[in-house]
Amino acid sequence: MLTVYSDNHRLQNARFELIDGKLLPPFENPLRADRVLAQVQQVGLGAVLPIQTFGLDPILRVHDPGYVAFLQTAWSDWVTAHGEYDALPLNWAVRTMRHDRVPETIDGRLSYYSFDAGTPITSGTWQAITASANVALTAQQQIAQGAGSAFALCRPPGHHAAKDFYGGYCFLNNAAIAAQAFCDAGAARVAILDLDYHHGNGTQAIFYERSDVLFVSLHGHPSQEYPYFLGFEDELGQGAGAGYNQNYPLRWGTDWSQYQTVLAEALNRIKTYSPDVLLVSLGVDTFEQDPISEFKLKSADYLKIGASLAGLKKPTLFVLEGGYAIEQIGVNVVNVLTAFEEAELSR
Ligand code: 6XA
Ligand code: ZN
Repeated sequence: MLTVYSDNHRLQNARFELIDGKLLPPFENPLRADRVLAQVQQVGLGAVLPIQTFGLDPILRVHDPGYVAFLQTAWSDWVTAHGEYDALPLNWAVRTMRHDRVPETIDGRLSYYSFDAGTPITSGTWQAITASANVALTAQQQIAQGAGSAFALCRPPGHHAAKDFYGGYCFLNNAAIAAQAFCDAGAARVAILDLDYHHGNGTQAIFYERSDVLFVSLHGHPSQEYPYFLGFEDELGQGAGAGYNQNYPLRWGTDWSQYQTVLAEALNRIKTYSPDVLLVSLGVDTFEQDPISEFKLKSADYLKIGASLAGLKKPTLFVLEGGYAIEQIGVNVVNVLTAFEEAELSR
């Protein structure tokens, strides 16, 4: 399987992360991608390709122009206002407040275009996030040109980012941008299976009213887990998208025996849809030793996930999302990919 990778991920390298009431070294840091790449090379997964650049057009097929313009200048606006500290919002428009006015000042716009204070904007954020989107688009192009599978080693991740807001370490929704690119290249049906521990609220929202992109997700139950306000099982899509969104929220402590039953159901839903292409939002923060998550999957379980995905027999684009157990992130991600490939070859 080919991998697409860009060194520019290093440019997203925040000083700290606000979590559990503390300022800690960021969990979402450059070492993550380094470890995944090292394991890709260690097992000889396949060629590692550099990115091509696709410009802003494919990004603007998914994201709001005002939001993209905000991201492009947020750092320099912030530095002008406050100096060279990581940019963080501090308040949001909740119930009874207005969402129809975009503030003028950088502090106001950070608040308007975000949903958490755990996602710092730094000097290199714009370059890192556009490179990450290009990683997904380069891999998408490989599949559009006939590759049976590809791995987009994206960092920063994307699945929490919606049309016009960021959060959860995500700014541009790499998986959604690639899915839209498949649609624009002529795919009639694209399925996105989100296996990250956290609900992919951004991806769900982007495609919620569409039937040409099916969104299916297994994740920590929003009654217990971030992002808390989306990801329940009664969210089934709306309008033309009614019936094309499927959530499988799972409780803290979920292990393989429970996970595998639900994964089989999710794969059945996708099989019924009969997509032209499958996109997997691949987070491995479902791992038992993940520092910010509460599922109990083991490294060997990722082999079983990879083999089950191959059972769908579809061109498959893997897009990296979360996973913060630095010592095992490489093995866990690459276990999915190698088992997928072995199952493919043995058919
Ligand atoms: C709260 C937790 C952010 C979760 C990020 C993630 N700061 N999403 O892994 O998939
Ligand atoms: Zn996650």
